[in-house]
Amino acid sequence: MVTHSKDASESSTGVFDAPNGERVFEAFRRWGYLEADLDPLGLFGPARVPELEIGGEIAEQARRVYCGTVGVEFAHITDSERRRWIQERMEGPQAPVDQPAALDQLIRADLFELVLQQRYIGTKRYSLEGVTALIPLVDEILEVAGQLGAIELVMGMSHRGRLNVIVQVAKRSPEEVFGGFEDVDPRSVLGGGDVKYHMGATGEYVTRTGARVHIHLVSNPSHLEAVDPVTVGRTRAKQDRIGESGKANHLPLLVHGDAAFAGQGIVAETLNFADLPGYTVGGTIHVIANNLIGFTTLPREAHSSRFSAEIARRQSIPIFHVNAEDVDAVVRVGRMAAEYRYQFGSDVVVDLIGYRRHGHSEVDDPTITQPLLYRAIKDHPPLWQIYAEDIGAGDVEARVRAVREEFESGQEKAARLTKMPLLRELPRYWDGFRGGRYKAEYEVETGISSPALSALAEPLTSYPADFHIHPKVKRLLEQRAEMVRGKRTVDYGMAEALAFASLVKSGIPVRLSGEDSRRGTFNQRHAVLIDTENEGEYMPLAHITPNQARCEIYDSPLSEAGVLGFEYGYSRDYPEALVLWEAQFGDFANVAQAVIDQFISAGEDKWGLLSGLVLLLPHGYEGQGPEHSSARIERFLQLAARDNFQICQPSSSAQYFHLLRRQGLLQWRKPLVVFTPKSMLRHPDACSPIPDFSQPNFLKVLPDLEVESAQRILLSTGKIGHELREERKKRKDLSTAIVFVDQLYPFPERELATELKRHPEADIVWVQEEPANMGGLFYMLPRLRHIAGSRPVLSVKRSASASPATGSMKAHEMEQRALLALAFSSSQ
Ligand SMILES: Cc1ncc(C[n+]2csc(CCOP(=O)(O)OP(=O)(O)O)c2C)c(N)n1
Ligand SMILES: [Mg+2]
Repeated sequence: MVTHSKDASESSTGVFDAPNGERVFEAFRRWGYLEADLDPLGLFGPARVPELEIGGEIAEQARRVYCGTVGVEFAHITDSERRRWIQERMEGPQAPVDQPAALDQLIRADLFELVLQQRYIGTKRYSLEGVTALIPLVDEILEVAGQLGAIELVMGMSHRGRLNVIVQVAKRSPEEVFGGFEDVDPRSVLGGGDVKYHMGATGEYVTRTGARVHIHLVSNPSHLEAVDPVTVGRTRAKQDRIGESGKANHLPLLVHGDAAFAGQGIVAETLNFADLPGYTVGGTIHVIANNLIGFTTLPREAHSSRFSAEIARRQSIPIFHVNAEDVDAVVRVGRMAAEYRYQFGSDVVVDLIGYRRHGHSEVDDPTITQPLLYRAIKDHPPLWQIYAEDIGAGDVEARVRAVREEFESGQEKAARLTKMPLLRELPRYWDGFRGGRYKAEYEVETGISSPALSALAEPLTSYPADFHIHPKVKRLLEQRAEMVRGKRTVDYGMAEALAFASLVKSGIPVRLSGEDSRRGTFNQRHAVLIDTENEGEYMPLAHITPNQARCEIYDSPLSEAGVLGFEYGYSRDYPEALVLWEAQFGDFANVAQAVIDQFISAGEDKWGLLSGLVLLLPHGYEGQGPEHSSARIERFLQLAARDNFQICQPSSSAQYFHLLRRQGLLQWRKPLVVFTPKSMLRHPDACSPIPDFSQPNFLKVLPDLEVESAQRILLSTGKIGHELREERKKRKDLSTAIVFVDQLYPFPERELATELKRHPEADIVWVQEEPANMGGLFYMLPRLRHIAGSRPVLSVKRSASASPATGSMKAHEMEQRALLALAFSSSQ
C-alpha cells in the first residue's frame, strides 16, 4: 500500500519489516505531512502514523524532509512526473533565502499593524499578526513569477491582513491606507461606497531582480470566498486580451481564511475551474492564511478533516502545509509553489499555519471563548523578534524604530488629508465606457439591413463539405436559411445567432457560458455542430468573416455561483466584449444570489466598478411545477435603483436581437438581466419577420396599434402578453389594447405614458402570470399609478403563494384560463 512496486505489494513479511531506502522514503512522502511540525503554538499536535514508526538513519533523513516545518500532500497526484518534481525539490538541496529582506518585511508588516492599533483604537482592521509570514511568502511568489514572465498578480482576498497587503504588496503608501481610517468627507460617499477593507487596490511591485509586477487586488464583498471565481474570471479576461503569453503574464493568487476555505462551497466550484478549457488560467496559487480559528469557531467545529485545505485534495494538485513561524521554510514553499504553477500550469495550495494575535477584529475579545489559547498568545513574541534571533540579526531595534517613525509620520499626513484616497487606477480599456444614469443620447441603431442579414446567414447555416451533420441539425440549419430568405419567421435561436454574428463581424467579441449552453437547454441554440462520425466540432460563429472577433460558447460546469462570479469577473476586464451567462432555468440564478447582490447589482455603487454582463434567465409559467417556472423577476426589480442595471423581457425574437446588439454596442456599460422564453422560443406569435430586424432600435414598450380608443389596456411582459392576444382573438374583442413592457427597468415612463395617452378612456390593468407576491406587480403598480393620474390601475395575478407555481399541469391550466378571463373582465 505504500508503493505500487511489485515487491512491496507481494512481500510476505510486509513493507516495513525489511525497509529499504526507497520504501522508507515512500512512506514519508505519503504520510509525512501528518507528523509534520506545523503549528507555531503547538496546539495542533501531530498525528501518530503507525506506517512511519520506522527506525534507522534513512528514516531519520526522510523524517527531516517530510516531518519538519513543511508537510506536503502530493501522493494523490496522478501524474508521476509532477510527484517526482516535488520529491526532488523537497529532498534536494534547499534554495538560499534572502534573510535580511524577509526580516525587513516582517518588521514592516508587524509594525504597520502596531501603529494602526495605537493610532486608531477601537476600529476594525483585521490584523495579519500571527500569519505575517504571508508577506515574505507573497514576496517570494512574486520574485519567481517576475522571472517567469508575470507582469501582473491578480489577487483576491478577504478582510484578514488586507490593509497590510495593500501597503506591503501593492505598495500603496501607508498614508493612503491610514486615510481610510480618517473617514474624510463622508458626504462624498453618502449612500454608496464601501468599508476600507473591501476596496480594491492597484500598485507596482519591484522584485529584487528588478522585474516590475503590477498588483491588482480585486474589490470584494464581506461574503467570504465570493471573490474567488471573480478573481479567476478577471484573470482569464486579462489573459485572453493578451493571447498566447497571457497565462504567464497574469498570475492569479487567492488568499483564503481557514474556516472559509473549508466551509464555503464556492471554493470547490472555483477549484474545479482549474483544467476546464473555458475557465482555466494556467494555475491559480491558493494561500490559506490559516490562523486555526474562524471568528470564535475552532477547527474541530469548522471542518470534518484534519486540515482546512482538504477540499483541494480531490484535484491532482499539491498542498503545502507550512509552519508560519519558520520563515525560511515559508519562503521556500513560496518558491516551490510559484515554480510548480509555472512548470505545470497547475493550481497549488499553500496552507500557511499560524495563529491570530487579537480577536476576530480588534474590537472583539477572544478571551471569552478561547481563554487558554489567548493566554498563550499574549506572551508569544511577534514573528520578527523570533526570526531576528533565529538568523542572528543582532540589534534590530534601530530598524524597528525607523519603520515605526515612517508609519507614524504617514499617519500624521493622513490626518491632514481632506479627500478619501482612491487606491486604484482603472485599466485603459475602460476609457470610453460610461456608468451612472441612463441617457437617451447613448442609444445606437441596432437594426441591420436585409442584405447584411443574408450575408450573416450564409456562414451561420454552412459547414465544411466533409462534415457529417446530424439530420436534425441539417434540417434546423435549412430552416434558419429559410428564415432569413423570408420563407418563415425568425425564431429566437436564429435571432440570437444573427446578433452574435453581427457583433463578432464588427469586432466585438462574444463569450457565452452556461449549463449545456452550446446546444441549448431547449434544443434551440446549436452553436456548436458535432460531426456524427467522429464527434469533431464546428462552430459557424467562428467562421463569419476572416478578421472577425472571437466568439466563444462554453458548456459550463454544473455551478451557478462559481460560473456567474467568473463571468462577472470576465466582464470586468473585457468591457469591449459581450459576455453572457445563461441559467439552465431562471430559478437556478438564486444559487448565485450572493454574486447578484454583492457584485452585479451593487458593484458600481460600492466600488464605482462597471460591468456589461448579461444574464439569460429562462422564465415563464408553463405548468412545469414550482421550479422551472420563475426566474424571480421580483427579486431583480427589488435590487434595481439608480440605474444600476437593466431588466428586460423581450417579447419577440427581433426584440431579443436588438437587445443583445444594443448591449454589445452601447457605451453605457450596465449589467443586463434578460428573462428569456422557453415554449415561446419557436412560437409563431413570438417569431419575427425579417423586416423587424431592420427596425432601428429595441423598443422598451411595444404599442398595440391594432386597437384604437380602447376601453381597457392590458399591460404585461413576456409570454402572458401573447396569450392575452390569442384570447382577444378568440373573444373577437375590439376594445382591449395589449401592450408589452419589454424593458421593466430602467422604467420606461415616457413610453408607457404615451401608450396610456393613446387610449385616454381605458381602464389600466397590469396582468402577470406570477402570484401576487411575485412578478412585476409591486414594482409596476405605484409607477403606473403615478403616470395614470386619476385613472384607476387594476391588476390580475395568481393568488399570493409561498412557492412560485403549482406542481400540477391541470391546475396550472385552470389557473391560466382564469387569469385570461379575469384580464378581460375584472373590475378590481
Ligand atoms: C459567507 C459569509 N458568512 C459569514 C461571514 C461572517 N464572518 C466574517 S469573518 C468570519 C470568520 C472567518 O474565518 P476564517 O475564514 O478562518 O478567516 P479569519 O478571519 O480567521 O482570517 C465569519 C464567519 C462572512 N463574512 N461571509
Ligand atoms: Mg481563520
